[in-house]
Amino acid sequence: MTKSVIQPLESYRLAQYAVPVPCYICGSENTFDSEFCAHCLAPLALAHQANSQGAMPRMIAVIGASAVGKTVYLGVLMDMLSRLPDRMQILARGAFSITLQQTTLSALSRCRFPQKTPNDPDQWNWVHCQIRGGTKHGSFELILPDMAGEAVLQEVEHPHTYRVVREFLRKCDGVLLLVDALKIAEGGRDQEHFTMKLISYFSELEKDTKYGWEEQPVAVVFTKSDLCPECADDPNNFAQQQAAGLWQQCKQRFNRYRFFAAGVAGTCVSCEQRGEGRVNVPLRIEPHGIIEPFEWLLKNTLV
Ligand SMILES: Nc1nc2c(ncn2[C@@H]2O[C@H](COP(=O)(O)OP(=O)(O)OP(=O)(O)O)[C@@H](O)[C@H]2O)c(=O)[nH]1
Ligand SMILES: [Mg+2]
Ligand SMILES: [Zn+2]
Repeated sequence: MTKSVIQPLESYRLAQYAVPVPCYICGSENTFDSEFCAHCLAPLALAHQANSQGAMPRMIAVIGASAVGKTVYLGVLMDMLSRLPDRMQILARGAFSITLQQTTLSALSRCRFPQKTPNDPDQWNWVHCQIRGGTKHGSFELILPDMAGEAVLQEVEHPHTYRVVREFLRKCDGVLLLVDALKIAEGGRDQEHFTMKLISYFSELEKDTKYGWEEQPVAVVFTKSDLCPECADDPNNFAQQQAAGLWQQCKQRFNRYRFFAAGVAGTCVSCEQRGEGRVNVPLRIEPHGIIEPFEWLLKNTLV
């Protein structure tokens, strides 16, 4: 015999599903309890945070080829900003916003570089923070994701494969474009060609803001300049001499751009690790030129 039980009807719970949560990046509607947007895979925590703050966050895209140093740059940047309250105050919104600096710094403190960013957008680290001081606009909210270079390349070669990359670039207010100084100095043209492809991809995207691409600030950051002194001394001249195509393209497409040089490691050695093959090991961490491009970009965003 089946024992009868009283099952309360909690249909009111369904009412929550009737109110959609629009994704902050692509605008698609999602249910209130989804973790990632069903359309572009951006975390919905961004939408919840933005709704609770009321202010429209600015967005900065950090892009560049795979292994150019995006994760290292961003992780160190966030860590430095959180320790330099006199220069710029940064307040992370949501625990997820601290993961990038945590994983980067924990790897560097073990004399390791962080792992390559996975291609799946639902595994990327996003930073949502409040910035105070350092700009003429007082305090504002900021969103920046650490995208995987391979995913960006895939989207450039086959548009619409990574919707989040496309939507984010359409909406963003400025771009940090990272280029590997060492590869450029070694004479390979791949790095320059990839960056030029990237520039033509995003500068031809229809912008979702009132200003077109030519008015968006673009900071071109030569990474690993610790290994390339001529770039660290004069990044503008380095671009003109060693990456003339890239230099010319920036000049033709953007009204506001600047070249910077950044480096994180003091001394690096390459050694054989069991199970990992040959890896680069940072023996000392001596960040330089990390904050300047970011500061310049924030001062030049047109919000
Ligand atoms: N010497 C030196 N090497 C660096 C620096 N930054 C990054 N590297 C090297 O570049 C490698 C890649 O750095 P990542 O930050 O993981 O590169 P990424 O652009 O995030 O790459 P994806 O995640 O594949 O898109 C590291 O493993 C280091 O070997 C730097 O400032 N100096
Ligand atoms: Mg990465
Ligand atoms: Zn979305």
